[in-house]
Amino acid sequence: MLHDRDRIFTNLYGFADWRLAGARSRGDWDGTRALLAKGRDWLIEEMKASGLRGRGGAGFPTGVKWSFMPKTEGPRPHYLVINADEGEPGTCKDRDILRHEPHKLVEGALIAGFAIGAHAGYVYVRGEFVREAEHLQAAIDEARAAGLLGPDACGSGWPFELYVHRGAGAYICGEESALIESLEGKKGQPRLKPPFPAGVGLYGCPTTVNNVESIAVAPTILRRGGAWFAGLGRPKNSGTKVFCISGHVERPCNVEEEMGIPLRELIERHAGGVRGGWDNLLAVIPGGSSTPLLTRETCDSVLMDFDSLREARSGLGTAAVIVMDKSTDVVRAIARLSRFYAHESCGQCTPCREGTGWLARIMDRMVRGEAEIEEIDRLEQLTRQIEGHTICALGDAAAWPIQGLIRAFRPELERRILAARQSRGEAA
Ligand code: L3W
Ligand code: SF4
Repeated sequence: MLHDRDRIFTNLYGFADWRLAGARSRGDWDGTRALLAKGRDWLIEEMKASGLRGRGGAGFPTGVKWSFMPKTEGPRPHYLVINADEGEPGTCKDRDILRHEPHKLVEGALIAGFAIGAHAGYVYVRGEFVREAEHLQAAIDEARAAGLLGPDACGSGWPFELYVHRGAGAYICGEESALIESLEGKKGQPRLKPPFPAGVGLYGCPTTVNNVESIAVAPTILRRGGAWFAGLGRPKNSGTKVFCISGHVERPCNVEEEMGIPLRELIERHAGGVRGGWDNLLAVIPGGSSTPLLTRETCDSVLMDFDSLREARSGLGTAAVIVMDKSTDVVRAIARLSRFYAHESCGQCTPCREGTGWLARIMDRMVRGEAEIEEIDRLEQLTRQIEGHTICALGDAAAWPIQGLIRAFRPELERRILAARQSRGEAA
């Protein structure tokens, strides 16, 4: 369990003042200038030493990503882009950071911008986050008025400006290259990678794209030292993490905890347990809608980090834990996600454009039991045709939940088909 002294987000619930005076009283902007004075190489090495892995879903090491940026400024400017287009179903952590801890993000942006050689940063905020964007803008304005941002940010001699850009409601704009396209004023469609943004990003220039949480934890990591963060959690899965717990629990919440906390402890300690008790648990989606569900048996022992959840054939993703008790129609729940992905597909590549719609239509028939038994295998094959064959990870994200459903609940899919046949008076 995370000790209070190791908590980074001390105002996650918004009980205290989120403005500059309150943020400063909690330690934000403390010694920022001295941190910058240690130089880019020190900042990047310290982030690498912390072991922080990106908090947007993929878990790519943040310090390593910063180190991909060109070491010197060439003719092309460098940019920092912060992904606040939080749209993964079940995920609502960046929203609360923007609302209640915006100065952690603004300070982190300055430090990250300095470390990668950027004089400008853009925060791409999900369109629906109206109040969050207002808080962020207010924090930026306060920081600028106090000289923490601007032509001589924090007295460091480094000019740095941060801009808020509002999205317009497309899930796919949370994919980093679609986000960049959208920032450039184009339709938000993912680009082929490579080249990665570190080589060719915003306006064709070297760009680092990081999730809100990844940037917001950076100042505390650098103040306390990479070794402190690396000492929390488990090797290669270090630090603290904001988990979002929703669904059939007594008290849904966001909570910062140590990486590697057992899933059961997370739910019972912070969310009041499963509605009706642990024995009433059916399944858990551990990391947002694209991560395959875990059955009750796996939930008994799995740890909440990248490697444990990968071993369990799922993933940490955005750490959005969606709890389903035994009252859940699990086939309907996954079918709902299939419709979501079909709706959000940008339509650019055929396996995703056609495949996600096809998946959703078969899943709808599975819900009604109107499919054939053989179609369970066909559904599985279809997910394999999509997975790994698309421009961006949305195709994978549509495939994985269905693969998880078939793996864990094939008997339930078969039962529905046979029951529907019987109710139509056909031979089972
Ligand atoms: C330079 C290389 N850069 C990788 C960078 C890359 C990106 C990061 C991770 O998907 C996942 C997805 C969703 N040189 C590099 C390199 N990079 N190799 O590292 O890249 P990648 O391709 O592994 O992942 P991704 O395309 O960023 C993200 C999953 O997250 N997800 C959904 C998240 C939704 C939200 C949200 O709502 N906020 O985050 C949840 O599981 O399925 O697998 O920066 O450029 N050689
Ligand atoms: Fe668009 Fe889907 Fe292809 Fe991604 S995988 S580029 S969302 S069509």
